Amino acid sequence: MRLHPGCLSTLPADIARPRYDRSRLTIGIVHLGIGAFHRAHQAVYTDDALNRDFGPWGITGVSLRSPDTYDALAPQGGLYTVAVRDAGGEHLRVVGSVTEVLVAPEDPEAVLERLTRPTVRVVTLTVTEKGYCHDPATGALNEDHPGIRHDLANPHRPETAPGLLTEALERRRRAGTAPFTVLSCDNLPSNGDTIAGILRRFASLRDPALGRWVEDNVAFPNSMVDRIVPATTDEDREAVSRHLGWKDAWPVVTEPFSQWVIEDRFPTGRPAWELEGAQLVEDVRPYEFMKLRLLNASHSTMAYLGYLAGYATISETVADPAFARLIRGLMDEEVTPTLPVPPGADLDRYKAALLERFANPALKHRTWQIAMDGTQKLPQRLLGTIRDRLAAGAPIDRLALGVAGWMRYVTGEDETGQPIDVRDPLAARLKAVADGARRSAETLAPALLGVREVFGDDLPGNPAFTGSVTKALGRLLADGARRTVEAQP
Ligand code: CS2
Repeated sequence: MRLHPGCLSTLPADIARPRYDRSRLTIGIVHLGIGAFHRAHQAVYTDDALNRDFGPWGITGVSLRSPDTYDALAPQGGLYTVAVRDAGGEHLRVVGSVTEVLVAPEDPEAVLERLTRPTVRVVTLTVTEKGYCHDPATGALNEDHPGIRHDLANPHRPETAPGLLTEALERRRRAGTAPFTVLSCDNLPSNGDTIAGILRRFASLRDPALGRWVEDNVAFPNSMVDRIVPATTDEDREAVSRHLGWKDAWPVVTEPFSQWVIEDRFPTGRPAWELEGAQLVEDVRPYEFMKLRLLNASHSTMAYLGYLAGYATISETVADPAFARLIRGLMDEEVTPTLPVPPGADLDRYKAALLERFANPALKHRTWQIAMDGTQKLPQRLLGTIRDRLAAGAPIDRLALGVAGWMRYVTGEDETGQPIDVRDPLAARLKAVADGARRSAETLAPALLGVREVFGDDLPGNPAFTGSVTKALGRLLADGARRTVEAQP
C-alpha cells in the first residue's frame, strides 16, 4: 500500500514522523526545484521547526521541468521518507513539511498564484547552478540564454526561475503586497548576492521601475548548504518501502551530517530553523569558501578522475589510497592556505570529517552524477582557489589535475574507448571543441580554455595556469587517470 497521511499513526515506532497536525498546515514557503537535495535538507529543517513550534510554514514544492516528483508525491499527500545511512545502518523518518507539489511547465499560473499569496513570505531555491541562467565566470545574468529571451518576450508566462520570481514580484508590487524573501540554497559563490544581481537586472530589462523596486525592497540572504544526497535508485525505493511497510515512490537517501549557514535577513519572517541546528550568521562567505573549496572541489576532482579510473562511486574512489592521498594533499597543501577560518570552525577536524563522509560505504554517490554540469561548477569549486594561488605565486598542481580531469572527461570517451554520457548545458559545444582537438594536450587544453563562460578572460592568458593544466592533461592522455594519480606526491 502507498504511503499516505492516514498511515502515519501505524508506522513502526522507530520511524520518526510529523508530530504536528498537517491538516492545519498553511503554506508559507514556496520552493523552486523540489529535488532530492531540498527534501533531505531545507524541508527537514522546516519539518523539525514545525514539530517544535507549529506555524504557517508549509512548503509548496515546484518542479521547473519534469512531473516525476509530482507523480510520486501527490498520491502520498506530499509525504516521503528520508533514509539516513552510514556504516552503522539506516534510520528512517517521514517528512510532512511539503504539503503539495506543482509542475510549472504544466500550470505556471498555479505557481504564480502561490508566489503572490501574502501568506507566502519565503521562496527557497535549489534549481542547480544552471537554473540561474547566468554566466558562471562572472555571475551576471546571461541575457542571451534562450529561457531568458523567452521570458523577456513573454513576461506573464515565464519558464525560468528568474522569470517566475520576477513576474510574481511584479504582481505583488501591483497588489501592494510585501515582497517575499528569496533564499538561494544552491552551491553558488555568494548565492544570495548572485540571485539578487540576476533578478535586479532581469527586472530592469522588463521595466526600470520594477528593477528599482526589487533593488529597494527584496531581501536575498546568502546561505551555505551541505548534505550529501545521492540520486535515489529503484533499489533504494524497494529497500525503504520494505523497512517502512508502505510503498514510498520517491524516498531520499542521505548521510547523518547536515549543515545550513544562513545570513539572517528575513524582513517578513521565517521558520525557527536555528532551533534545529541551522546557524544564523552575519557573514556566510567564510563558511561558503570552506565548503565549496574543500568538499565540492574534492567531489569534482574525484568525480572526473575517479570515473576515468573506473570507479562508479565516491566511496570506491576515496578507498583507493592514491586518491585519498591526492584529496588530502589538495585540501591541505593547495586549498587551506586560501581559506579564511569561519568563526568556531576547526579546519583539520572539518577535513578529517569530509574524508569520512566521502568514505561512507552506505551512500552510493555516483561519480557520474557529480561530474554533471562541470561548466557551471568549476568556477566556484576549483578556479577561484586557482586564482588565489596564482596571485600568491603558489603551486596549483593538484587543482590543475582536477581541471585536466574535466577536460579529459568532456572529450566524451573513456579510457577503454567507451562513450561517456556527458551531461552539461554546453555538452554539444564541448564535444565539438574536443573532437576538433583531442589528439594532444597541446591542442585540446587551449581549445577548452577558450570556453570563456568557464575560464573567463584571465586564466587562458596565464602561462603558469595553462602550463600546469596542459602538463596534467598530457599525463592523463598518456598514462591514464589511475597511474597519473598514483604518481602524485
Ligand atoms: C555534489 C554536491 O553533485 C554535486 O555536484 O558535489 O551535490 C554535494 O554533494 C553537496 O553540495 C554536498 O552538500
